[in-house]
Amino acid sequence: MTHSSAPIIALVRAVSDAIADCQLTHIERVSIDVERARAQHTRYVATLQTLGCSVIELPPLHDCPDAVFVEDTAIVLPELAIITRPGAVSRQAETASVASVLGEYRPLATVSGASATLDGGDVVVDGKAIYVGLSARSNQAAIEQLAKATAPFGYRVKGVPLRHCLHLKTAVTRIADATFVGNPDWYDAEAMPGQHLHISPDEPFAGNTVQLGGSLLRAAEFPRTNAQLKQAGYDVHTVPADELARAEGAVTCCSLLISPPC
Ligand code: CIR
Repeated sequence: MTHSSAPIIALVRAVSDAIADCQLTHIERVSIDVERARAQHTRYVATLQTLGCSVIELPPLHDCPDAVFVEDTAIVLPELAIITRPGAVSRQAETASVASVLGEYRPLATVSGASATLDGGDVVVDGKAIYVGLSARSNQAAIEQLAKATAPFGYRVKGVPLRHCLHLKTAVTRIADATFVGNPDWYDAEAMPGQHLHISPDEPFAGNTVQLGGSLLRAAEFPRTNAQLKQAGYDVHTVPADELARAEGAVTCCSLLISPPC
């Protein structure tokens, strides 16, 4: 459970009817069982609630195959939220409905201009450090806009070299202050000061984690890495997420978390 009395709000969106037409970059297209993906998403949302989140469902977008992956549409900080401009054109229609809900909770900034693209999945925040994966989806023009919007609040933005995976959060996520779990083959750990725990080498996608207060929510398909984290003292909760993974999504992708005001 989280320790704050006010709940963390989790924005989620239903799996699109068109998820089979999702964007894919680093994995092969295989058939996706929409009902199974929906069942996994339902369980994910229920687990967020069990872990203390108050869930808000965004309107479904059945013309947007990747709409379930709401994480890519915004970056939510305590002081403001930044609406992204997703790197895949097919995903750019996803941001408007996110902005209209997030605007009730945070002042908004927006990544804009034809040359700037940013996916929220590329952004790992650790205190006042914002790390952005230098991926095919996120570019320097957007990083500069993110830096300008967040500098007044004391944030520093830094690009992190990335390879063989879609987003920075495919490779590495934060699990505690200045502590990360990741696949060292996919990102430059030296770019992110702190302790880096390594995934089990036979589970290359196991770097993805939702951190909710003192609890971690992770995909059940990575039993060795999950066991390592439990052994290290983390409170690990798991959900099946292999059908969503066929759309190159992971657990962080399926929610946007809004912490209560400090
Ligand atoms: C895409 O390629 O945009 C989607 N098929 C997967 C997005 C996953 N999102 C994330 O990692 N934050």
